[in-house]
Amino acid sequence: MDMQAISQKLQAGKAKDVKALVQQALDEGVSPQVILNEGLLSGMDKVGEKFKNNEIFVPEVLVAARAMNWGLDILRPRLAEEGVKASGKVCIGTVQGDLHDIGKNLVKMMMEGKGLEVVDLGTDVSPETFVRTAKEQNCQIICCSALLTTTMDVMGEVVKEAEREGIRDKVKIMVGGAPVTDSFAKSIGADAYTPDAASAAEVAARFCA
Ligand code: B1M
Repeated sequence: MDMQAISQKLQAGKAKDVKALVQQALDEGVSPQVILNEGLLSGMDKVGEKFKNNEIFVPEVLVAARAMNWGLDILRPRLAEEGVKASGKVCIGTVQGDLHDIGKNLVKMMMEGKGLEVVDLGTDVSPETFVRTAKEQNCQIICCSALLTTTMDVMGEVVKEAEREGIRDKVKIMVGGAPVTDSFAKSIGADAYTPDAASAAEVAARFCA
């Protein structure tokens, strides 16, 4: 089967079709790794590019991500059997005091689309929780999202907590969200600021490579 069919159905957000095609490909003996890379991840890469170029918008990304998750549900047990490991592990959350999670969820989905394992801490996440999770679960990256000018300073506290807990040299810290800028990220000592979900996923995949 042509993996392009899976990629195209994923881009169109056709979850049931993606699920059926992934199952069909497995039945035909296509390797789970090929289905993942050339079908699902390739489709999600294209979604990321189009989103970055403003060719598609949040609703289209969400339905594509849902389609990817349906495909992944079929594939996951087979990938585990074959010992295919995620290319990296990150934890993500919206910082303490902040309940906005739409952008954070998009970043999470794009990162999963790059093959990364994502620990989602939800919203209102304290610096201590970010750092404890990174330590306990061996995350290579801590990802912080903030939508309020009143909560973005918590990101600086995450950096300081990582220093206090002695993991600053082992973990990258990425920040983003509407009020966050590159100069703000530099001023608090974060490793990267990215303006959107697609570029966040690209940078995270590079950090984990
Ligand atoms: Co709120 N809100 N809100 N809100 N809200 C804003 C952010 C606001 C700009 C509206 C306004 O006044 N114009 C304003 C903030 C003003 C400021 O701080 N300067 C505001 C306010 C004031 C508030 C309340 C205080 C209102 C009140 O109660 N008086 C309150 C705060 C609650 C709290 O958090 N403690 C509040 C509440 C809410 C709702 C609950 C109603 C709802 C949130 C629902 C939810 O998230 N589940 C909500 C919403 C929806 C918004 C707006 C309308 C939309 C935000 C959104 O989801 N955008 C927003 C106004 C606006 O932006 N037009 C607003 C879409 C999303 C895809 O974009 O999250 O920016 P965004 O994510 C982008 C990038 O920023 C980036 O990638 C994403 C896409 O590519 N990105 C990252 C995000 N995180 C990243 C992390 C990265 C990298 C990139 O690396 C780790």
